[in-house]
Formats: sequence, structure tokens, C-alpha cells
Amino acid sequence: MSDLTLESISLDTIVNLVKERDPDQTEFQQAVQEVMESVVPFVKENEKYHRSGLLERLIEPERMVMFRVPWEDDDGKYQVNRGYRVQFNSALGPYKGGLRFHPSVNLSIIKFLAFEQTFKNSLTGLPLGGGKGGSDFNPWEKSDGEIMRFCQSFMNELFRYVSSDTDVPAGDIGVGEREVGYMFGQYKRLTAEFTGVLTGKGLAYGGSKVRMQATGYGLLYFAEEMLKQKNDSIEGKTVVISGSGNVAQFACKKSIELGAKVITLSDSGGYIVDDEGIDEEKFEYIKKLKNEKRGRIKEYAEKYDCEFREGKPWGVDCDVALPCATQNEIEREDAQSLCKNDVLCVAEGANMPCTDEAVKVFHDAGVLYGPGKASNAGGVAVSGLEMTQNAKRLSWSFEDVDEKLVEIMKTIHEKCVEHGKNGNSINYVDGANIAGFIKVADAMIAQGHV
Ligand code: NDP
Ligand code: 2IT
Repeated sequence: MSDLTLESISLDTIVNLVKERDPDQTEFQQAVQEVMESVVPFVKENEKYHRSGLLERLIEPERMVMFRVPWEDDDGKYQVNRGYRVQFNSALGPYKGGLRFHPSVNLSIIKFLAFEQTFKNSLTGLPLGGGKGGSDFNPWEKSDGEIMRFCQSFMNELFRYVSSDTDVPAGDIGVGEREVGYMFGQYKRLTAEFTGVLTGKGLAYGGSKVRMQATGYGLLYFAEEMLKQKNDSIEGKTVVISGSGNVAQFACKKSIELGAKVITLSDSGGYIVDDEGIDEEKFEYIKKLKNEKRGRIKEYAEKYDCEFREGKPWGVDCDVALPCATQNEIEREDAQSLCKNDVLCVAEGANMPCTDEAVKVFHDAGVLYGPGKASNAGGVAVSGLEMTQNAKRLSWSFEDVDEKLVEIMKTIHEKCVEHGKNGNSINYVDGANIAGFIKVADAMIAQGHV
């Protein structure tokens, strides 16, 4: 890659660099394009950033590791999966970001997630670099013993690249407290050290209060700030949520607490529509169904006698839509359906759940649209607070951590407004990308051409 000059910096030149290098990495190309649509015009206007191969360095991970993960299933057969850790950018602190276990995982997906994480972590204001990892392992219908053996084998290799001061993984799709626990146990065994090498740990051994709730709660704190811009609030609104995992569950819980009516949740099998709204009791049922029994959302429809439909929930009439499942789950037609039903606000709990075309539909329709790197940053923010508590060897109360989370989400919103204000409206995509970029870029320049 060559050093770009002011004249040669353009969205196309940057995106083409990525396409030429990694033609098959479509998710990574999509994430770079989305960030650079905001950053390139900003860089052109700010001379400080016309140097040091800054943009070329920003789109290339500092380090990527891929490794074999062999494990024994319950029938005594050997299975082999592929493990990944992409250490994208350490300008602001130790690499930080989750681990995803899902059969769709590949290098493109882990790179897009690590790239997004770099800007998200910058927005939190905490000293966190960006990274992500995972495996194409499918946790679905695996026994507890199989999950444990897989996690141990995964850590047998990963432990060489992580530590509380260099790279601190956490959960993501398919990785929750149980998996973090097995990986933490194995790391401790391999290194004979009890340190905060992972976040999202159980409360008994160094986990932070509110970490479990943080992404979903933070999403609602952010959505509330967005609605405030239109002198509105979440109270009394009808909310459609996709997914039924960690993020979706606590987005649902906080929506209920704030007086909204949540009528859908989903999984890869389909979605439920509960016109009466999910209440606290139904929420407890879902938590048990998903986290302990590892059941399907369809069972909710049978228990509470409501509708279950295949596909995605975006055709359901709502005021607020919270995609909390996976990337590219809202495509152009889905966005059009939401707009047809006069959706007011779309805030992303998942990472990159809206395609570029869907985002354009929302912007053109004047919908409040919050990109994940801002609206779902609450999870990693509380992970950062978990690291601080571990380093100090103390544990803050639920109220203290929750209050800090509220403040962080409000500050991220303010940064989006500062850098995304466009006449009377706010372009949260530009706001989040530019605010996230400035801090990372300043730190990279200060640290020299490394
Ligand atoms: P979970 O594994 O707890 O839940 C994932 C949910 O999404 C499940 O209901 C799952 O359904 C559904 N899902 C996953 N993949 C697909 C797919 N390809 N098609 C349809 N449904 C799918 O993960 P999380 O709740 O932790 O993560 C959800 C999203 O939030 C991800 O995009 C993640 O990157 C993002 N995120 C997570 C954070 C965290 O702290 N955990 C922080 C910030 C963002 P099924 O079980 O049927 O696969
Ligand atoms: O996408 C994300 O921000 C996460 N999966 C959480 C990362 C973390 O380190 O807590």
C-alpha cells in the first residue's frame, strides 16, 4: 500500500485498497466503506490527518492469529474447528472485544467486528484498543461437557496472545458467562495467574455487576437520548426487537422498565408477536428458556398463546426498532417496511445489523438512526469498568456501575451530536465515526509511524 496524498484520498481509493487486498471479505469491506464515508471528507478538511499513512494503517489489523481448535465430542470422536483473534488497533489501550462462536464465523466477519470495535471503544472514552475473535464452532445442541472441552482447547492456543494488559476478550454471539468461565478457568490453569484477562466473568470470581445487562440497558439509555432530540421518550412506545440472546433480553427488560411495550423477539427460527406486550413475568420465562434450557423462542408462543411466524420481525408495526441479533439482518426492503409503518427510531443493539442500503432508507425518511458502534457500546464500556475493578481488586455496587453506564451513553450521544449535527437533524453515523476516529487518529499520530 502506498502513502495516500491529499489529492488521492477518496472513498474509492480506500475501499479499493481493501477490495484489492482481500476481495472475498465482503463484511469487512462493508464496515470500512461505512466508516470511510464519514471519515474521508473529514480528513480532507483537516490537514493534521494527511500523513503517516494514517488511513492505510487504520484499515489494516496490527496482528491476526488463526489456529486449530481440536476437541473431543461426547461420542469420543475428534472434531476440529478454526479459532481467530484479530488485534486490530492498540492506539488507545489493550485490544478489547468479544469472542463469537457461530458456524458463520470467518476472517471477514472477525475483521469487520474488530474494526468497528476500535471506533466503538474510542467512543466510550475508556483506554481500550480494538480486537475481536471467535470460532466457527456451533454451540447449538452441544452438551455442557462438549462446550467446556471446546473452550479449554480454544484457550490452550489463545492464552499465548492475551493477558490483562495486552488483549482482554469477552463474550459475543454464542459466548456468555458459561463460556467465559470455562476459558477463564483454563487460562488460570495455564498461567497460574488470577487476573482480569477476560470480562463478562461470573460475579463470584471478578465479574462486574451490570455487565450482563450492559449492552441492552445501554442501548435503551442511548435510544432515550435520541428520542429526546425530538422532545419525545420511549415511554408508551411500541418496540420491536430481534434476537432473544443477551442483548435482546436486556433491551427488552429496560424497555419494559421505561414504560414501553415490547411485542416481538426472535431467533434464527422466526419471531413471536405478543400484542399484549412482554411483561416482567414473561421476561423471566424467556431468560430461563434461553439461558438455562437453551430452548427456541417458538416455545414462548406456545406457552403464552401468541403468534409465531417464520422470518424477521421488521414488518410488524412499531415506533422503535431494536435489531439485536446479527449483521445485515435489516435489508433495504425491511427498512422500507419499517418506514411504511412510520418507525421513529432505529437503534442498533447488534453490530452492523443494517445494510448500507437500509441505512440510506432510514436517513432519507428522517428516521432517528443510531449505529451500533455508538448505541451498543454499553457492553464494552462496562467491560472496561470490569477491568478497572479487577485492577483495583474491588467490586462496585450495581447502582454505581449503572450510573456510570448512563453517563457514558449520554456522553457518547453528546459526541454524536457534536460531530453529526447537520442543520436541524443529527447524522449519528457521521457523528459516531468522526468522534471515534479523532481519538484513535490523534493517538496513532502521537505514537509515531508504528
Ligand atoms: P447471543 O448469542 O446471546 O444471542 C444471539 C441472538 O441472535 C440469538 O437469539 C440468535 O438466534 C440470534 N442470531 C444470531 N445469529 C443469527 C442469524 N444469523 N440469523 C438470525 N438470528 C441470529 O448474542 P448477543 O446477544 O451477545 O449478541 C447479539 C448481537 O449483539 C451481535 O451482533 C453481537 O455482536 C452484538 N453485541 C453484543 C454485545 C454483548 O455484550 N454481548 C455487545 C455489543 C454488541 P439463534 O439462537 O437461533 O442463533
Ligand atoms: O461487540 C461488542 O462490543 C462486544 N461483544 C462486547 C465486547 C467486550 O469486550 O465487552
